[in-house]
Amino acid sequence: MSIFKEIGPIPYEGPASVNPLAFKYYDKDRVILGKKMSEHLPFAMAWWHNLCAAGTDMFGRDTADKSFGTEKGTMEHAKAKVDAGFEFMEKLGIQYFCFHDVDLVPEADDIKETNRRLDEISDYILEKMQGTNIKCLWGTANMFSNPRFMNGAGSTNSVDVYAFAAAQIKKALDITVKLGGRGYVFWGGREGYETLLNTDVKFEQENIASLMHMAVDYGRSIGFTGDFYIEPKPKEPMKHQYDFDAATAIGFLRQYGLDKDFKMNIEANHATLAGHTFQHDLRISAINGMLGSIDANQGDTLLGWDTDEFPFDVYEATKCMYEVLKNGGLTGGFNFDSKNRRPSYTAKDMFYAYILGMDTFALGLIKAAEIIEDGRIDAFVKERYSSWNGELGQKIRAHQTTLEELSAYAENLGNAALPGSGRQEYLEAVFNNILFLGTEK
Ligand code: XUL
Ligand code: CO
Repeated sequence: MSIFKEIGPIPYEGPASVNPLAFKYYDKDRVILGKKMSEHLPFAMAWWHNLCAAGTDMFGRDTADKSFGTEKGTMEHAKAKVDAGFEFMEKLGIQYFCFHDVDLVPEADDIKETNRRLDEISDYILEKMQGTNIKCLWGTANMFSNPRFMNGAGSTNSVDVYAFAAAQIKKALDITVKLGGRGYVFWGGREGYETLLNTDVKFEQENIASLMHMAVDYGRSIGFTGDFYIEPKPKEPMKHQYDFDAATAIGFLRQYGLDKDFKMNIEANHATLAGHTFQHDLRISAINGMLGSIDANQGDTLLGWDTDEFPFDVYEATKCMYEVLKNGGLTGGFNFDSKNRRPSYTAKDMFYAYILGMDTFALGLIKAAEIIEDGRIDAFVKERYSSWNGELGQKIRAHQTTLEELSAYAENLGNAALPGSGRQEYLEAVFNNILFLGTEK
């Protein structure tokens, strides 16, 4: 039975099309830098925003009907969400989905019953996956909604709550492995603090690391070969979250010996909340060999919280794809951790939103590849560091010099040393030039 009856498969029609239910740029088989667009862009549907969230905010209730013809909070509804999700992904040609445990089933009072429901729904999802190309990108445990997690999960002051978190991670890993997930995410939604007056930061961080070690041990023991991810976010819901940004999370992973099993899942809106650009956190992850996956969305410069908007900023998407291409792609994918605006409450809006997001990243890919092929920006960066190509530069890079030697060298320079222009405006003009060249070849 079709849920989105009035909407057919979304075709690629090209930039000149005015059909709102067609891709203008995402042409899955188009080859860019030797790889198909669909391989460059493993898009994923976020179960929570697309199939669960219905517009409730701090000031008002649901605007969208996501009952899919059933009674919410029942297993029938859970299955209807699976049906809706698969129909949605198939119509858009989306290859992956991401989930939290409690996105899949209504949470029961007893964790044993919740786990039984998870077994039932994952059987149903597995059945649905047969005969499609749809796969699981990553799973995670929601350790922030239930009131027991008010003080965090790994960072909680309560050892009983910690055990509950462990139980949820164990089950979420079981389901992720059962569904063939490529990754497993830790987003530390409440792993942080409201006030240092009641918080032992060191104790909490050590406990988070222990929980992650147990997750790695258990995951590997049941055959999970994918990556674990930390998804950094500086704040919201807590005032301060421990996984503030990529640099902080990477330092934490190294400190506790978790860096071989973990990578970053970078979310655009989280990076901007941390006072960075999206590109910054991607670059920091990439240079540390830890750019694993992306939560694709965008924030609003006028709002100081996580608005999770569908990405439409082509500049940002281009800079993102530039980082991804330079990284040689992702082991993960592009999960649309994005939600429709509250007044965009119809089923059609769900499709428009994903078409927008997929087209934005397709454009970003096309343009990032053009920037790389054009070569002016890369050539400039290379030239900018060319003074290091000489003997002295090589010696410094090889750690074969001393302050005394450099001091003697500098004394001979007099006042002659100037680093050369940064040429920012020239480079920005090149960027614009390429961005607005047009996409048809
Ligand atoms: C919240 C957020 C989460 C994670 C998964 O800001 O991004 O949805 O992606 O828990
Ligand atoms: Co996210």
